[in-house]
Amino acid sequence: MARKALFITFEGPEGAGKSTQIKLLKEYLESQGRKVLVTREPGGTPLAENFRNIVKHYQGEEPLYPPTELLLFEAARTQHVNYVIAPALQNNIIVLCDRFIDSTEAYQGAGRAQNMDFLRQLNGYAIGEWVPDLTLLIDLPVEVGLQRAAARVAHIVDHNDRLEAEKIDFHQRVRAAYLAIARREPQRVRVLDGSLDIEALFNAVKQQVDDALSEL
Ligand code: T5A
Repeated sequence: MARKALFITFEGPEGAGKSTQIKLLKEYLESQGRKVLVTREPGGTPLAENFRNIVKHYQGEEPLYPPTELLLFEAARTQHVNYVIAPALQNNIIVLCDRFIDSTEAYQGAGRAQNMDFLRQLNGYAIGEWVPDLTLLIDLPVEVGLQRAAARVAHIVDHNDRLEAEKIDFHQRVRAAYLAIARREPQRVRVLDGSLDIEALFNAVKQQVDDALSEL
């Protein structure tokens, strides 16, 4: 059955401006009388938020083995897709999701060098038929995004974020992997310039979303 609501994901390196654009887009779509659900990965359900806490902030002595990290992201995703994303789309609610399968390919696949074929199979297993209709990849130099992300949390004492804290070459691999996905799937993944100011970037977001809505 053809979907009546769009499933839109936002992707990009750290601090790209995804959350900012999602908030603006939600307001824009709701002002047109549309129903919108904003959600995020990892997370989006109470259990998946528990997994989020581990993958983002775990600091135990026993290292978090990269395949375990990958499986935690996928475990969070199966909960999220089944209990939040699929029901919303089935109820004709537009879903705006901050990060999704492409983050796993970029961070665990390229960043952590996990087996890409297996990872893509896991992504497919976790999401089933719920492939995004449109993915907006907000691209920008990793140094700029990391500076923005650091500035945003500068007031938080004891801030720790396992992935954000990775070395610059990890984040460069993440960015390159995202751009490779966009080249591979140009119909689904649209690259937007994250170095634009918030308003100019939002105009580009609106253009892509308006086009996608007109094709429903
Ligand atoms: N991850 C996730 C994986 O490794 N594998 C996976 O499968 C998945 C799903 C999630 C982490 O998990 C990893 C990736 C991540 O490391 P998170 O906290 O959700 O962690 O991290 P981010 O998604 O990177 O969230 P950020 O908040 O850091 O980035 P955003 O949402 O892209 O940026 P935003 O909008 O919060 O903006 C950051 C700052 O920049 C300013 C904002 O005001 C804010 O202060 N800003 C701009 N400044 C100038 N110009 C613009 N255009 C701006 N837009 C925003």
